[in-house]
Amino acid sequence: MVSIEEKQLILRTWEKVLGHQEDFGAEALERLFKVYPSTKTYFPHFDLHHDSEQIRTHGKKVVNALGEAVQHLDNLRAALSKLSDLHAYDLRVDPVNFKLLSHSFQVVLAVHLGEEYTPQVHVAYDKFLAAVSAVLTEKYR
Ligand code: HEG
Repeated sequence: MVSIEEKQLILRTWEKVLGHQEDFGAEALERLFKVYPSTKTYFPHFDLHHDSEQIRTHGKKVVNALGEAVQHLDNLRAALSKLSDLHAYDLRVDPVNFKLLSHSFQVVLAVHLGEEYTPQVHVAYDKFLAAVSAVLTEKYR
């Protein structure tokens, strides 16, 4: 469970993500596809070349959705309800992939937050991304 202090940490460090949603999202997806190539099977219709329009657009959508979740830490289910249906019923993304994307996003945070990416920030985002992933996969039949 994300503590009050961890919520504050997430809100504070998220300020550093604002304005970079597309760059950070695209980098997280490219790391995901490079390090865990099996995840590409969910994107057969995408141009997965470096910095492709589709990677940038999708990366921005993913990080904007995370931003929405950051603004609703106390009610992730409501904030992510539509996305949860999409991932559970339409996309049927295997839950393990959420850990891989979460890890890829953590690496992007570490690279771009530098010193500010303390162990406390690391664990706060670990809990936050696990909570988001749980909501996005909980409707699996
Ligand atoms: Mg998902 C669509 C967010 C994990 C595969 N994902 C989307 C969309 C958002 C989103 C906002 C667009 C929905 C729309 O267009 O209405 N995804 C999102 C988050 C997370 C996540 C926040 C986890 C933190 N997604 C995820 C994972 C995979 C995946 C792990 C597979 C490896 N997402 C996926 C695919 C689509 C989306 C294939 C549809 C892409 C398209 O066809 O446009």
